[in-house]
Amino acid sequence: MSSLYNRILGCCTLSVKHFAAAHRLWVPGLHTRSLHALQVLNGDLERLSRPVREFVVSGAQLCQPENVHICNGSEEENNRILALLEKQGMIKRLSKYDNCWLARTDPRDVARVESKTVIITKNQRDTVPIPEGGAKCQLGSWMSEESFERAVAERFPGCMKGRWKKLWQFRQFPVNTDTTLHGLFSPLLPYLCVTCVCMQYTSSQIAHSLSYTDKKFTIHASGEIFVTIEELKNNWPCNPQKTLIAHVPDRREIISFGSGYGGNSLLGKKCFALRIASRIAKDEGWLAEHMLILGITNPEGRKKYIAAAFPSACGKTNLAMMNPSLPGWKVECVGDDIAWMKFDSDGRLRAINPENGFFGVAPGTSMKTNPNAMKTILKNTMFTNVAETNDGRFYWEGIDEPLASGITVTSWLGKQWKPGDKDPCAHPNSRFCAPASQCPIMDPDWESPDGVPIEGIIFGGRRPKGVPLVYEAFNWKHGVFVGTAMRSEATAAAEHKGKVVMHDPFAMRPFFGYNFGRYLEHWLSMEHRHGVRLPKIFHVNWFRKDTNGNFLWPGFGQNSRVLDWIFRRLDGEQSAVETPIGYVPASGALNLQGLGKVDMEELFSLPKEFWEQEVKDIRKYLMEQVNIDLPKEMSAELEALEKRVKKM
Ligand code: GTP
Ligand code: SPV
Ligand code: MN
Repeated sequence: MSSLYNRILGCCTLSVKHFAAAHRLWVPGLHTRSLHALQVLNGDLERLSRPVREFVVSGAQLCQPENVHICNGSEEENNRILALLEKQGMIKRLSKYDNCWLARTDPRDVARVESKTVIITKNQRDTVPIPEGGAKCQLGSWMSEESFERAVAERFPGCMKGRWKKLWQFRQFPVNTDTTLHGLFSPLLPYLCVTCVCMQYTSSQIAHSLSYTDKKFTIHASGEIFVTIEELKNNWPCNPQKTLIAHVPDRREIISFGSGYGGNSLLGKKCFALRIASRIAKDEGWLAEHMLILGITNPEGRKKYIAAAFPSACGKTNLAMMNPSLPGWKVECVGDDIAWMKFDSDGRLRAINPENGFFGVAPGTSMKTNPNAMKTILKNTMFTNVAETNDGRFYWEGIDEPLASGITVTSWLGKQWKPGDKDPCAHPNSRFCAPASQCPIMDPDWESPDGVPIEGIIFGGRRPKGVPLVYEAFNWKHGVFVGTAMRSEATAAAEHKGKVVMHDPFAMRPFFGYNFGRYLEHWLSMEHRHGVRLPKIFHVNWFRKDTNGNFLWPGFGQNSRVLDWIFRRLDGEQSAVETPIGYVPASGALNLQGLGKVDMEELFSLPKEFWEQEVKDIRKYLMEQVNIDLPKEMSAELEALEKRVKKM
């Protein structure tokens, strides 16, 4: 079976020699730590492919670790690392479950740091559009090559003195193919080794097709992560002042420093599978998107696959693992965060999930909201910044499990906590990291190298006002505009404070690997490909609120009612009416049987003043932020929406 995709192999470390030379940090003979001088505690350097070996040796020259540990990702190795972490006091066993652990970070290292995430290209415009009138760019951060060199020189030389360097070889899809993209990543924090085992495919899991001693292993992408300690809190090394998450897409390199949390340091995730991959995808004609992938089967047994892009902490994991409330429907999970999609020779858009695990938001997860996630995380799971009970269980806001008498809770900050306390017991961005294979509803094709055929794409976000439960775009161009115009309330997944509604085109604002204007051209170009069947595009909003601030829509399993309508629309059913913003379900077209009382009128109302303001805001944003890089098709869509709203 030939694969349609370029796979990423992340054997983690970076081609430091290349990197160091590029940054003039490589001084031959200066630190004469040859292959022999370098202590290898585990594995055999000599048996690595040449580029990987060079990567290790040159990395050691630059960073001067005490020794090197070549990881293979085996269970035995994982257990050893866990035991070490426990001994060091970095993690604690959650005794009620099988092989579940709690890590508490330094309270300053709790989320992605967008302000310190940069992309390095020769020309600024290759990374970001240049905003009009000197405004600050909101579509990514560019760093010049010179500034990057300085930043590296300030951080890296000698930064691993006295510490172990881990070398990882893993990849993000289980099947090796001719077009596999290999990557390297070297996490310094053993905590990251454990989470990596969850998130990627390690050498031991893929031994049938590739081992860490594979001589064919070449490097196509690589990442290095270091964390230095200034003052240790919770035994969690980090350096918030000097945190930098840097990407060099031309060289497919990622260099991350100072943070051990989530997307800052699980380099295979947002850094690699979105920022670097979106650039590779643009060059090669496919798409790397911040999307869940699900399979949905109707009561007649017909199945379709749908991908959905919601910003961070806006419901991807929940939708991907949904238990439909509508009888007879079945949802199966292909992925909960990232989709790589490519048209096949029959013109169908096919998607794979490049990850092997879930790094999911803990608060709000319960047997009622997401029972499949709850079942997934009962074993082999690393929890970070959740609360714990004195009988060895995890705990968080919205877990919906009353505390029995005598049970006490320790918060993520290590303090005694009781219900009703002002501060939450779990950090709002606390997460579980669990192997996807443990999810009871994984799709039978979730690891298929051919991917799954995507018929519909859903955009969405947290919109407390004005935006209806669901609408469908008129056509592909309009759909691309709907993605462009996406906005959502800020969440705890990054450092933005308050509940301000932010623009977040395609849920990719923090993850674009290149200029957003060119990204739009790439999406628009799909329409001009010969013989492709374009998916239909929809927009959903589970988060509209009433005047008392309560959600109008019950969400979670009830979202299956919306998926049912989308499913029938994909089948060509005439169950929609036209509005100025798109098609909405015709009266009676949404199955509301057994739903209980929901103010459907309010949920679908389109207040004219709201939409007038919305159009104004979108115009200002696109004109200022995308400026001359905005494709003319998008200006035309904006004008058309403006006209339709005027006539409301
Ligand atoms: P990332 O992992 O950061 O990309 O987030 P995500 O998009 O996977 O979001 P997730 O599914 O983890 O949901 C984030 C929060 O939104 C959780 O607290 C959920 O309980 C809540 N949530 C998810 N779906 C719904 C819904 O349909 N209605 C409501 N009210 N809340 C929801
Ligand atoms: C997100 O922020 O979209 C996440 C969490 O999934 S992180 O892995 O930290 O990027
Ligand atoms: Mn998620």
